Amino acid sequence: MNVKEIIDQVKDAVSTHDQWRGKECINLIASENVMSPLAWKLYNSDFEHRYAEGMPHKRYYQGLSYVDEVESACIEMGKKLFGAQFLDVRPISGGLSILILLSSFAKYGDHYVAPSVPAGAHISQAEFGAAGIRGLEVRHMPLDKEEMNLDIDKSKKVILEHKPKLVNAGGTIFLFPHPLKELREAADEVGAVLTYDGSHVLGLIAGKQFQDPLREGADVVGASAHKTFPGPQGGMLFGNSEEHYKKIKPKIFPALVSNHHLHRLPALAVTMAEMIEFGEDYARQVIKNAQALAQSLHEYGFSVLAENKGFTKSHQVIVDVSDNGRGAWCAETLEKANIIMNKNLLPWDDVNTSKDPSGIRIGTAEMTHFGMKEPEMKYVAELIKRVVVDKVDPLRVKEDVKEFRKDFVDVKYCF
Ligand code: DSN
Repeated sequence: MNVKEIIDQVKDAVSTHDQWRGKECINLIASENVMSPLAWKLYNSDFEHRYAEGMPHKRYYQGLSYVDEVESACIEMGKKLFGAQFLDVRPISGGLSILILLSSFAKYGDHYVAPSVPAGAHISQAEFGAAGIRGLEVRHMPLDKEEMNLDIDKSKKVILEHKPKLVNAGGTIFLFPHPLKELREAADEVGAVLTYDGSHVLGLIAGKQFQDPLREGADVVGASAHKTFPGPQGGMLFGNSEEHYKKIKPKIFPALVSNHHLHRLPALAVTMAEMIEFGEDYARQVIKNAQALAQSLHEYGFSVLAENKGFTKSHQVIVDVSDNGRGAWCAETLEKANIIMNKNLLPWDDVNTSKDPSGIRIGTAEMTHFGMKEPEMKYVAELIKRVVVDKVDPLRVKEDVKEFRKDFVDVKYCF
């Protein structure tokens, strides 16, 4: 291929992808969402070409007065949304925000307490992730598998026994609010900082439909801006103690973030404003949709986790598909029907089975953003069941998915 052909191929790939994932699929990846049209429009600006190390109005480069204005707007709206005294939007991803926290509050050789990856933690929490790279001695808080939540007594015991410098709650399988008050008590006994990975549930927190981490005991929240919070891909950190922020700031710049990808900021400001205006309705519907989808899948005979707890209080639904062909087969076959979700480790899976774990993880944020409600969730469950249980040819189901999606191509809850 010559370069002209390569360019044509890239253009085709993007437009075909945009049509497919944007208009023809049921997107159920729990860590994804879409921006509103206005946020997306403003994502594409000259901000993309510029450099701005440092804080607004205290930069190391010139030519940034409008960037300062927009970043300051993000900070002010974010502080309001999350009831925080400081908020920083410079981490360019949720994972980086976690690494910044690990670097701010623990040093090489310190003990660090967090859930394990199969129990729902992000990979940054693991020995093979950012925590290990920082040289921390990772100890895990056990999960109560019936409750699908941290086991309070055992988690407190781990904290008291290992006396970590840092404890982290939250994660990427996140069905129910974590017991922050109890973790706070244990952290206080050993003098640990308590952080919270709010990446998945940030939009639900902003919409006041999940726990309020800063009021319940977390010192600092690190998060992505693009999961249930439907902003541009990126991260943020926020908290209430100036002492903590003093430790965090040098770990952002100059340590771990040089330029912070400025084109995100106008889109983030728009999303913050949308969440102030529409966040409660949106977040409420995301959770209602997850509960409706879980209930319908359960009625179709799927082994949906946490039945005794009402399945979920977040955007996620976790299904044990070890009797339905396992995670990889389900996710790959559903993709052929334009139903997109990910295979996922379940709490009892060995971490080495991550290529074919026993679960699937489903999220309702994006389809809610496109206006789907409970009746649509029932139909989504039926489509999943036709592929996974009835073994209908996924290419036949795909035609029904495309037809169904035609009514849900405009983003709601936005200006
Ligand atoms: N890998 C993401 C998730 O899907 O949960 C978190 O960054």
